Amino acid sequence: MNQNIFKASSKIIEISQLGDERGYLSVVEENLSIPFEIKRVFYIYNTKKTVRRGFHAHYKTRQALIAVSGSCKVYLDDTKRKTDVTLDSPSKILILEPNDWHEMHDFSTNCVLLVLASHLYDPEDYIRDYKKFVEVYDS
Ligand code: T46
Repeated sequence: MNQNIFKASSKIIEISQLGDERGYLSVVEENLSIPFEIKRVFYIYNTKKTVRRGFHAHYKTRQALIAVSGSCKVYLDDTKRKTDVTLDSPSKILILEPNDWHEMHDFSTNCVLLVLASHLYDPEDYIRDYKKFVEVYDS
C-alpha cells in the first residue's frame, strides 16, 4: 500500500474570464493556475441530482475540479474541518488536495465536471474506507 502521502489544504481559486462580444474564454495552465503537472483529464456528466459520488481520499493525486457547465457541490473533510463548496462557474476551480475526503453531490442536470489530475489512474491511490482515511491523515 502506498503510504507516500501529500498533505495540503484544498482551496477555491478564480481564473479570468477573457471576454468580448463573442463570449468568454478561460485558460488553465499547468504549474501556473493549476499548481501541478496535468497527467490526466476526465469529466463527469449525466449525474442525477440525488446521486452522491466520490466517497474517498487519495494518497498523492492532486486534482482541479471545474464545473464547465451547470453546477454541483463538493463536500470536503480533512478529518478536522468539514465543509461544502459550490462549483457554479467555469471560472471557479477547486484545487482538491489528496488529504481531503470528498463527495460530489447536488449535480444540476446540465453539469459537466471537468477534472485535471496530477497522476495517471491508479486504484491503489484511493482510500475508500473512512476509518483508514482517518488513520492515515488524522495526525
Ligand atoms: C475523484 C473524483 C473527483 C478509470 O478507469 N479511470 C479514471 O481515470 C477514473 C477517474 C475512473 N475510472 C473508472 C473507475 C470506475 O470504474 O471509472 C469509474 C468511475 O470512477 P469513480 O467511481 O472513481 O468516480 P468518482 O466520481 O467517485 O470519482 C472520480 C475520480 O475517480 C476520483 O479520483 O477524486 O472523481
